[in-house]
Amino acid sequence: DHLLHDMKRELYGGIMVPAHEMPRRADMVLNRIKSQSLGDIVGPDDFGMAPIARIHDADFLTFLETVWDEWSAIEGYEGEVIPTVWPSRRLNATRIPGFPEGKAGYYALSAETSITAGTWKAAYSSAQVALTAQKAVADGARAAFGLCRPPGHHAAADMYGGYCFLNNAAITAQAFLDQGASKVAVLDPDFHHGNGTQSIFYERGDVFFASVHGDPSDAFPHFLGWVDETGAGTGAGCNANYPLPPGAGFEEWFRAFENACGKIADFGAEALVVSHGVDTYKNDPISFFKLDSPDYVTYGKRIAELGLPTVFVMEGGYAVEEIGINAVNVLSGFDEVAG
Ligand code: OKP
Ligand code: ZN
Repeated sequence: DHLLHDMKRELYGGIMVPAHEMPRRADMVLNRIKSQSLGDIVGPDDFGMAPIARIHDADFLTFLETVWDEWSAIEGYEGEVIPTVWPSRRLNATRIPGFPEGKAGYYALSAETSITAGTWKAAYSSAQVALTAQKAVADGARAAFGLCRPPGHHAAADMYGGYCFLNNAAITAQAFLDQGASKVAVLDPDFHHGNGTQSIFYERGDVFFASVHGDPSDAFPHFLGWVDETGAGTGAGCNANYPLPPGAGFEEWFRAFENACGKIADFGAEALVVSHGVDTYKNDPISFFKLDSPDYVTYGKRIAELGLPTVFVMEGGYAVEEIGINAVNVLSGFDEVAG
């Protein structure tokens, strides 16, 4: 189903360029997994809408399901759903417009992410992939990897963008809680700050969120991910951000990552969800960290040392030729330690 979401172009640097988030990304990861022996490869089960609706608002889900049909029915709207207007700081964000372009701006965080005819089905199935991995771990596997596409960590309760529609990591964490866990951690090593995941759990004490990412001053999503965002209310102290500057290499990155792992261990989580993005790679076309392929094995081992039942969900990684090697290196490193 991921093939059904295939954005033709993306607004980037002031022009429309071929979309970085493309179907081949998932194929490359799957091919690499098949060439190793990491365990069984299975398709997703269907857990329905209920676990998705635990994270996302009903009106937002209706929007994702229906906006393509509404948009494409408008005279002269020949292309994909792309927002052009937002409830920015001097406008009123308390009313949801009826016209699809207004609705898209209301629910979108950014303009590079198109909604196409197959986007809803792909996003829905991506969440089901995550839930299938979650079930495997809930049923006793030490770990499972959900090869989710499209990714999810920029999606909030009622917001899409940054190539994301449904927050697969948050849906997975919530599933563990709904099945009886009292504390879950989400670790987000994707190059970009997981603003959606942070915002979903910001005021909750049952989920710890830690993210290592490009400094928002220099990197997308630009408006969240600072170090002073540590959680609020019952979630005070349950959010940890590690923004790093352009050019950061593995040593600097791993110091931050190690600190994040320490906080997760102290939190006392019963399960771990990893927002598994590998756009930290030195040749990633849209990112600015300098990790090399063997570094992914190193930090995969560190994740296993947390000793927690772990669900990995695929997030970013746009150096398409190397995405399979890098993504699977984390899993192999994990496996080496976890056995
Ligand atoms: C999604 B995930 C840079 C624009 C960045 C959006 C990036 C979304 C990344 N000039 N555009 O976190 O890998
Ligand atoms: Zn990313």
